[in-house]
Amino acid sequence: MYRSHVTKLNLGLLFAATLVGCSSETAPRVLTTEERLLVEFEAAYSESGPVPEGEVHFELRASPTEVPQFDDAPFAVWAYNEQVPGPVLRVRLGETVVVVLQNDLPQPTTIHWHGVRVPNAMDGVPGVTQPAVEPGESFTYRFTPKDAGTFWFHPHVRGSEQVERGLYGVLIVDDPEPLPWSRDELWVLDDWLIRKGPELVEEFNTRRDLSHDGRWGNVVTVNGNYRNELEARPGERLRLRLANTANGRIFAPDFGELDAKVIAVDGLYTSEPLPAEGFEISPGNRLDLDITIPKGSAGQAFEVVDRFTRQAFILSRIRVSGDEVETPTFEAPRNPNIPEWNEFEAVELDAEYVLNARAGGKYGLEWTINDVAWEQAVIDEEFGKLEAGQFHRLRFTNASARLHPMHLHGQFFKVLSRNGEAVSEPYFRDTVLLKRRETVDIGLVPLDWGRWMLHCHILEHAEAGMMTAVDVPKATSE
Ligand SMILES: [Cu+2]
Repeated sequence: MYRSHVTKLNLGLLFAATLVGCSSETAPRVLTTEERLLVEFEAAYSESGPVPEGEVHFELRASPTEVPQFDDAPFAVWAYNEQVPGPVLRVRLGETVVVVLQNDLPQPTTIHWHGVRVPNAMDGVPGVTQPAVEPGESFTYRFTPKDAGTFWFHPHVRGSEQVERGLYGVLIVDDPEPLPWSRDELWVLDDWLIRKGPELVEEFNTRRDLSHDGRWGNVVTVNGNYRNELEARPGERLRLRLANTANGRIFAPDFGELDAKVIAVDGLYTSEPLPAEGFEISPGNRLDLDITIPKGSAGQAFEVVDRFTRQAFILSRIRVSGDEVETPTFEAPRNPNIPEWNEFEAVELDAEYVLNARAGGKYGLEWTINDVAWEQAVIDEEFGKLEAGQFHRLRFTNASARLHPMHLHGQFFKVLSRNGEAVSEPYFRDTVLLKRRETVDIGLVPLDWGRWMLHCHILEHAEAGMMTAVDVPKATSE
C-alpha cells in the first residue's frame, strides 16, 4: 500500500515544483503517476470544510404512526416526526447540524447521513461507529457538512425493513449564496409493496427479494404521492432535486421535451451542466437538475416518464399555469476541478471486491463480497486499508446476474472504467450501479479517517451480507 509518500498536505509544494522547476541545487524531479493524479485532485473539493458558524437544531422522533396515503386512506408506517418522507432538514454550508434522534420504535435504530462527509463517529453504523439506539433511548448527531448539495438520511439497522416502512428524509445543504432559482423543488422517489387495505406487505427479506434485485414495490410515489404533480409558471427556472430512497428500484427519468440538465450527482456539482438523458438513479443516488419551463407553455403538462424497466410509467407531471415570469439568468453552478484521472491504468489496483451470492445464512441465501457475508462476527476483522491523502484504485467485479448499486461511506469516488473500457464521468459519486457481470474501477482520494462501510444499496442484499468496510487510518501527523 505504501507506493508513494506524497500526501495532500504537501501537494502545494509538489505543484510549485512542477510549475517553476527547482532551485539550482536540486535537479527537477519527475512526478510519479500517483503524484500527478493527486495534483489533479488537489482542488476537487475541500479537505477541511468550512469554518463552523452556528448550530441548527433538529429533533427526529422515529415511531410507528399512520399517514394518509394512497387516496388518503390511513396507512400504517414507521416515520420521522410522523411524516413520510421525513422532514427536510435544511442548513447553509458552514452551519453545524445537531439532530436529536428519539427512538420510539419497537426495534433499535440509528441514522446514517448518506453522502455527507461526517466525522466517523457520526456515521450511524451500529457496532462500527456507535451502539444501536435502543427503543426509548436517544442519540445526538452533530456534524458540520463539508459540501453543499442534496443528501439524505435513513437507519442503518435492519434497513430493508426500516427504510421500507418509511424511515427516510432529505438533508439539503445550501450554498453560502444560493443562486436565484425561481423554485427549488425536491422529488423523493420511493416505491411500496402494498396489498389491499391499503397496507404494507410485512414480509421482509423474502427469498424472492433476495434472489432478485431486492424488494420492488407495486406503487411508486414521489414525495409520498402516487400521482405527483408539480405546479410551475411559464419561464420559471427550477432546481429540481431527485433522491432515490427505494429499497431496490432503479429509476431512469425521461424529461421528454423539457430541457433538463444535470448539475449535481450525489450532492456534488458536475464539471458542467450535462444532458439528463441516460442518467439512472439507483437506491441512494441523488441528481440535481436545472430546468427552465418554456415560455408560452401555460396550460401544458410535461410528463416525466420512468424508463428503467420495459414498462414505462409516468413518474410525475409538471403542470404549467399562470402568468409568464422572467427567466432568471445566471450561469449554472459547476465544479471545474473534477480530475480526469486518465492515467489511472498505470496505478496498481488496491483492492478488488467480487460480488456474489450463495446458499446459506439466516435467510437461506446470502450475498457476499470476496466470499464473506457481513454479520456481527465480521465486525472485528481486519479490513483493507486506504491511506488518507493518497490516490487509490478499487475494482468491483459483479460475478452475479443481479444489480448492485455499491455505496461507499464517507468518501466520494469517480468511476474510471467499466468492463476494462475507460469512461469519462465528469463528476464524483457515492454510489455506483453494477449491472450483471459488470466490472467497474473507481478512483478516490480518502480524506477522512475512520472505518467506512462499503455495501450494496439494495437493502435486501446488504441485509443478507453484502457489506464490508475499508479502514482509513489516522495519519500520524494528525
Ligand atoms: Cu446488491
